[in-house]
Formats: sequence, C-alpha cells, structure tokens
Amino acid sequence: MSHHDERTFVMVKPDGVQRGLIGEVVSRFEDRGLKLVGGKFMQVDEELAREHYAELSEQPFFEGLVEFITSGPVFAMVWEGADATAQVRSMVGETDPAESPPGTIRGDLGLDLGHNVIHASDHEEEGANVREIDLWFDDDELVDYGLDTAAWVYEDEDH
Ligand code: DAT
Ligand code: MG
Repeated sequence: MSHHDERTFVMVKPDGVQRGLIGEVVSRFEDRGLKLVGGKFMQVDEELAREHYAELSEQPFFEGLVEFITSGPVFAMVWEGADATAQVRSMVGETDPAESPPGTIRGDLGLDLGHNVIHASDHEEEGANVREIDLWFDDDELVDYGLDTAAWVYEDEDH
C-alpha cells in the first residue's frame, strides 16, 4: 500500500475554470485511478501567486503569469497514487499546449502557452510536489480515507 500514496499538487487555472473544464480535468484523474485527497475553489492573491512561481521570478513572462493566475478563481487539488507526480505530468502534456500530443490534457483542451488550462507539480524538480502541497493546503484540509476501488486499480492492494 505504501507505494501507492505519493501525493501531487494540481490546479485548474483561471482559463480552465472559465471554460468549464474543472469536471473534465477531475474526471481524467478519477478515471486513471488516482485518489482525490484535497480540493478547494479559491481566488489566488498576489502573495501566493509570487511564492508559487518564485523560481520563475527572473523570467520576462513572470509578471504576466502572476497577473493571469490571480485574474479569476482556480480549483486547487491534491491527488494521490502510485508515482502520482510523474503520472500526472505525463497526463498534462508539454508546457505549450501547441506542442502537447492529443490524449494529454493540454493537447486536448488548449492551444496557447499562456492559457494552458492546468498546473501540476514538476516531477523533475525534487520535492516540488511536497513544497506545493504545503504552500496551498493546510494539513487538516487533506483527507485520509480508503478508496474502495483501490484493489481493482492496484493488483497488490488487498480487497
Ligand atoms: P509547466 O506549467 O509546464 O510546469 P513551467 O513551470 O516552466 O511550466 O512554467 C510555468 C508557467 O509559466 C507555464 O504553465 C506557462 C508559463 N510559461 C512558461 N514558459 C513560458 C514562456 N516562455 N512564455 C510565456 N509563459 C510561459
Ligand atoms: Mg512547472
């Protein structure tokens, strides 16, 4: 069971919320067999936006990115499962939707780098998932529970 409990941070960005894509995005992770352990619909303030994207603060697009992510509500989530960070990133696609293959979230739902529908923790940056979950969620906002379908998703999970 222990190797099925990696957690990762995911967010439907303001463009995805406005386009009515929260349900579509949630469905993809549910269908994959991942477990939702936290979720909140919220308006991001400038301080959180700057902290979340801190490593990009020297980039020329940083101010525009902060403006975009604070321009409307987002849906922030934590998903749990085996190798969740890397698996979610592979479902998300490339940073630019125009370069993301069909079948990925950005490749199916977007066309523009600046409006790429979703954020997900980077699996190549050590500990990014843990840092982002800590930044966005309090411990008591994450729910520990058993998912009855887990034994059908994972061969080595007990019924
Ligand atoms: P990702 O969201 O795929 O993890 P990232 O962490 O490199 O990509 O960048 C964060 C966001 O910044 C990305 O979702 C969209 C925006 N962005 C990245 N590179 C950009 C660029 N060259 N021009 C404009 N926006 C960019
Ligand atoms: Mg990133």
